[in-house]
Amino acid sequence: MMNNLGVIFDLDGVIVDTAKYHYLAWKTLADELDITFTETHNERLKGVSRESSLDILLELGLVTLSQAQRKLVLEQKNKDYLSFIAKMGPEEILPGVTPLLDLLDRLAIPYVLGSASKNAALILKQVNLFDRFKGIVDGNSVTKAKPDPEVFLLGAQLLHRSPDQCIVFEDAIAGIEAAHRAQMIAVGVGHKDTLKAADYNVNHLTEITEGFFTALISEKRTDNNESKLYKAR
Ligand code: B16
Ligand code: MG
Repeated sequence: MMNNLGVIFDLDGVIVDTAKYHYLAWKTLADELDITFTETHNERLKGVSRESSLDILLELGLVTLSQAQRKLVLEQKNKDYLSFIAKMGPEEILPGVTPLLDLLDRLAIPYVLGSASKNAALILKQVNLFDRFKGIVDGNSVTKAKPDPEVFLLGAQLLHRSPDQCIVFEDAIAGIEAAHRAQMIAVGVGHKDTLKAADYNVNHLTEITEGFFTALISEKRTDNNESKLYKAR
């Protein structure tokens, strides 16, 4: 089947659930700094860069750190986080991911990663998915964090697609906004109420079928290369 679509996957919350490990590492730091930090607070860090996550944590505890102290605690947090990542394996790939990648391969729709994480390549290697992606845009390649569209615009370049040909799978509000600012179609993965800005919503990637892509392909053909849903926004 001929198509000119491309897919960009977020990592944490879409391919794997690393939020639980981020939480444990931030919690250790919060305890040391005597800051109350719960799993509810952790929701605010999803999709947010490491630096900005520290800003949020420090703000919660009304704590100020010098540049040197910030550097130290960020290194410590990442070291703690990586100790969890080192134990990850393919069993931690979220439901529906592998069948969806198989489907995209079959439909000849290329896909790349678009993540805020500086550890994205390592995590994909841990779960044996690294070689499947056509490319990776991560926290090391971007200068501006989501909701800035930079991460996804770079993803479109790797895909050799124009932004309106790209579909983004995201679990974070900032990521949905970044996709829209990049003029891309955004699929929210997770709670519909939280991700109501998305063009499509699924609870899990298991819900994405071949029909989803074939409908988009024919819609783009008949609608002068522009998604009706995208225009409806
Ligand atoms: P790192 P994503 C994001 O991943 C996480 O959701 C967010 O909680 C984390 O702070 C950020 O990566 C940076 O991660 O410390 O590994 O560089 O959802 O954009 O794949
Ligand atoms: Mg995410």
